[in-house]
Amino acid sequence: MRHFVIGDVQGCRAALEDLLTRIDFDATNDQLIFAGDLVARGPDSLGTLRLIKGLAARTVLGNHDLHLLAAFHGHASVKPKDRTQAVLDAPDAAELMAWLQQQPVLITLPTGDVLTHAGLPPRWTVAQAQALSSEVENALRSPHANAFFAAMYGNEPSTWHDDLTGPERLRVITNHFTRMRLISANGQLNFQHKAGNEHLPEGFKAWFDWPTVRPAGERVFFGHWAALEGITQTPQAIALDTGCVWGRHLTAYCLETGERFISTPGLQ
Ligand SMILES: [Mn+2]
Repeated sequence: MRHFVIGDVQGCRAALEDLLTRIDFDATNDQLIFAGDLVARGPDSLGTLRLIKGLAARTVLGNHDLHLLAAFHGHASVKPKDRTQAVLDAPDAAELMAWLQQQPVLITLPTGDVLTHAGLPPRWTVAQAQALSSEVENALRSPHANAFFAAMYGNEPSTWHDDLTGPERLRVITNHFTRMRLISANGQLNFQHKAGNEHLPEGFKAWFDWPTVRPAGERVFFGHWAALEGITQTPQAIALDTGCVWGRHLTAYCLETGERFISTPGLQ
């Protein structure tokens, strides 16, 4: 069996179909695991969701996935530039959104590495991250998921503390798993910088450029940060968002071989 971890699709269904051809995808032997942001900005979020759900694939949730779920539940409106209204208008919207809402924010990969949409802060161990992800997943799957969506938005508090409670605690956990790029030495997140890993605001670095409590053998796979173009300078952080929706390509990483496959550049 082969396992492929695939970067941010963002509604680029044709690119995903092309990528599946390029990896010679075999539904009986291959498993696909997505880095989140399946939807938004690209031409066919609805077709993308139907395709991925139909492949019995798994995904971690990204910020765009959570925003679409919040819109479905009436806690946000879809942005015209996201081009996701067709999902909410579809006859199978409820089925697709129920499937998406069951997805986790962290997946432990067969190699023992972890996958989240945005990464892991340097001070979180994998065991701690797994426990914190369960808190968010339990909220999403509970009868009180609406309360989670209602309190999800916001940049504050911008720093994780173990003693955070209630909706704030879930918001901060969610922001780390789905929106993080830069973090300070004392653990403060920066939500402004979306360009590449250079010319950074004073006191901030990419989350993967700080010394981490995690042992060298534990890798973190992540998407979200397209401006990295799939490159970090540390083998502990595997970047998978290669900007398909920005005119570049989609990436699939084979866990068994370490080989990267890409979709036809420019195809969406
Ligand atoms: Mn994202």
